[in-house]
Amino acid sequence: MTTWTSDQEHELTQENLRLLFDNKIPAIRIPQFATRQECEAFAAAASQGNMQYYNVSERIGFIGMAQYQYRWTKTKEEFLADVPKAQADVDEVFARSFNPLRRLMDRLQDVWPEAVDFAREDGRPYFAGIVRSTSDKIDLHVDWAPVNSPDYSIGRIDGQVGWNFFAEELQSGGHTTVYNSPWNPQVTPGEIPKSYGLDRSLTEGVPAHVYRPTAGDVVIFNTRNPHEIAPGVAKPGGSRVSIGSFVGRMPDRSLVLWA
Ligand SMILES: O=C(O)CCC(=O)C(=O)O
Ligand SMILES: [Fe+2]
Repeated sequence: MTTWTSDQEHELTQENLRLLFDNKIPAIRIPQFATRQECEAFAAAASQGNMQYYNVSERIGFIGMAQYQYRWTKTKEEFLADVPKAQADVDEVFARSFNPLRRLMDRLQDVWPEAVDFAREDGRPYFAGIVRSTSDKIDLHVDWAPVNSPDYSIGRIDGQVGWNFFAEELQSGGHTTVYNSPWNPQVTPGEIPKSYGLDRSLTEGVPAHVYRPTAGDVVIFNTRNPHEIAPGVAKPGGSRVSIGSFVGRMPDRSLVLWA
């Protein structure tokens, strides 16, 4: 298995992005991706947006959609049919603030020699750019489409990273821990293993990188590694407000985005 040859966060360059896809470095950070005014406008727009909740016990709010929610109970057709509404919901947030998704895609395209675009299924785009707002923990999980979504076009990628832009940070806590232990589960043909609430044995004795979700920054890491978010304490009326997506590297080296 691949291992990190550095314990640092690196800047966004073509070489570092390749190293991240190949899981040789723990993270890339883009400091000051947005101004303080942009962050405030984005957090305010998110709080007015079409925020949904996974369930009542965990107050994890989101705007948009997550493809992995469809993998067991819904068809690909149902997934693709829900994309335009989800994209419209985040576009509304962008219209009231600024568009971090477009900016991030431009930053990737600035350094990457092949195309950077939304993932597609028979020409129809996936959704990208899920907004999240919470001060709750997010349990140990992995995001790795070749195992999670083998029947989708994103199942053909050979590397998966995830970016998050942080518009608002907590007063304390809310950091993310990434464990250098790329997921390689025993898969029974035709079955999709659970990838959330993973066993702690996966992370024992494994090097870890902890990053701070500093408002204004983007952090990118390899989501095939198990990762978790610590609970925290919000500033009065505040939250940990972020937007992000996955980026997969296709066999032709193009990059595709989805959430
Ligand atoms: O918000 C974060 O720091 C990470 C969220 C996450 O699990 C992901 O991007 O895959
Ligand atoms: Fe994740």
